[in-house]
Amino acid sequence: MALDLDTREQLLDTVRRFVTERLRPLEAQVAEQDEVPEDVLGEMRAMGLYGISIPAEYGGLDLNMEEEVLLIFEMGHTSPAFRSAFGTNVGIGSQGLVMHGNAEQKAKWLPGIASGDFITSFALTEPEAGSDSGSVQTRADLDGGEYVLNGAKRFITNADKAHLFTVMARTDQSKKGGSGVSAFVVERDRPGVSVGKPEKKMGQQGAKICEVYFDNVRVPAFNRIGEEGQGFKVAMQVLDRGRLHISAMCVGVAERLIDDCVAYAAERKQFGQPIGSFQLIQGMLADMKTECLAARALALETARKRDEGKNISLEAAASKYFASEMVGRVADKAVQIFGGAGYVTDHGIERFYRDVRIFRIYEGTSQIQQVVIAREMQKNAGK
Ligand code: COS
Repeated sequence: MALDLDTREQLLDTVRRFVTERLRPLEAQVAEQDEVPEDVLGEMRAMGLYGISIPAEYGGLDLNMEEEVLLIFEMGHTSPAFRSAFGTNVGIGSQGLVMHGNAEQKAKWLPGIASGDFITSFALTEPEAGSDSGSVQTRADLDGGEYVLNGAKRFITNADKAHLFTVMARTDQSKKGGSGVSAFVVERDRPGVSVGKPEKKMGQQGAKICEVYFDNVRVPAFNRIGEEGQGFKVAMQVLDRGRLHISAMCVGVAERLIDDCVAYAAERKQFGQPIGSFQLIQGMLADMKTECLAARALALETARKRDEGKNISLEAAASKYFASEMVGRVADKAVQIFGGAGYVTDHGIERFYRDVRIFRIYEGTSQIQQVVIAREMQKNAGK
């Protein structure tokens, strides 16, 4: 159920102040140390950020999608690593359970996910199954009422801290595509689960991705989410929602960069005038703002459509495609407006330029979003 407007404003205002006063001053430190400090994580837990999408009966804030998108716009006004700390609990790590878990599974795991006591990760991608996620090779073989998992997952966000993995594994070896795949909750402390070292990467320092290995890991049938063979569809539904969440993040980061550029263009003087008085700078600012407003409107409209219970596969893909490409262009222009100051590390602009690059890749590349959009158009033609 939607919050009343006063409560919604209060929540957004609290997040806004937290971002401005607490997180923004830490951006350079988090990038340098590649770690979000524990006390900050604790404050985010106390604010309920790990559980914004979890139903209230399990201790979450139970935001609807429009409210989540509005909150994530605010989180985008600082380094994306902060959102990433709770992003898997809110989205891809928990939503399989929220959408398809049974009552016992929800009661067992969702309260800890909502409070942030359990960190979750979404283990879909594999060395040989990236964009083609239906081709996962990790297997789960039924043996005396338990499943035995074997395989390797790659680029798994928050795996370093995860207590629970939502794992997509093949239960029917006779089927090659998504229809042979099932979804499981696998606890980190089960014998045979191991996590690799965090990857060194281009941006978003403070957010970690690792490989995860399953070596004869036994889980009870209780841990399977939904029916056997439904795992790929669970993953796709989780990603529909996740893509919209990411598009909100792209909008937030673009808004932050635009604000920084307007401020810098007013203060930085060349040829005896603030550079903001030059029409070529104004043209860049206007393009950045126009695209950002369009992405914001698309994200909000898609969120409202989801809140009405409608299918958003096409719109979520379009929103993620447009917003992630948009923030790439905005970050590029931000470096240009800052000039040399944008290229050196002091102003943090080059850091955002690197941070936003992954938005065009994870939760489906831009090319996968194009495929999803076109297929949905063709499927719906004439309906
Ligand atoms: N919701 C529900 N069901 C869906 C769905 C969705 N959004 N998308 C697909 N399905 C269903 C299809 O309806 C189909 O069902 P039937 O077999 O009953 O007809 C089944 O899933 C297989 O769908 P499809 O044939 O489209 O699968 P493909 O293997 O062609 O893959 C893409 C489709 C490429 C879109 C998918 O693999 C994908 O999204 N890849 C990117 C994965 C990704 O985002 N990875 C990031 C990792 S997580 S950070």
